[in-house]
Amino acid sequence: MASSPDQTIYVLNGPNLNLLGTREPETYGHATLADVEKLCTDTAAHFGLKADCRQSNREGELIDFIHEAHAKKAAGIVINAGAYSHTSIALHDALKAVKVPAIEVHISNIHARESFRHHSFTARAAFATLAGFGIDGYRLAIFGLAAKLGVKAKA
Ligand code: CA2
Repeated sequence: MASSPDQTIYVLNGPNLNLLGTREPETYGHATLADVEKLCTDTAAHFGLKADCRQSNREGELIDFIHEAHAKKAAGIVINAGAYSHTSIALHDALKAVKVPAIEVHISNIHARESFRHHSFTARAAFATLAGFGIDGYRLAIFGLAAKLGVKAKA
């Protein structure tokens, strides 16, 4: 698929990810959410895509963002639903319902952490999952999404 200038990907970050870079650097690194969003904007631009970056601490608002992505014909979704990944059937259902291709990112390797982080409901509704690459996972996710969409890097 050729990339058109108005193709947008939604980058959704869930609860507590607004705190990135302020504490627990041993787990989540030193980068801030603003750094993540810049990384996503720059990576999307590499493919001629726009990144619409949102963060919410509320489950319902994240669901609204997913519905909006569908309504606005977004090309894809990159989602780190934070702890809601492990609890939210509602977010799973929203991702399933809209059929916008979604890729899940976790900054930490959730499989090497507490057992309650090993299962992700939202991952079942995503075409792929990345975990443990730090914030570089977002960049890799956009590369993966572009490949899934058949969008080539801009010359
Ligand atoms: O590794 C990830 O990206 C997580 O989605 C992050 C969630 C956690 O609940 C998931 O199990 C894995 C937590 C995000 C909290 O982010 C903070 C960042 C800095 C300081 C405190 C919390």
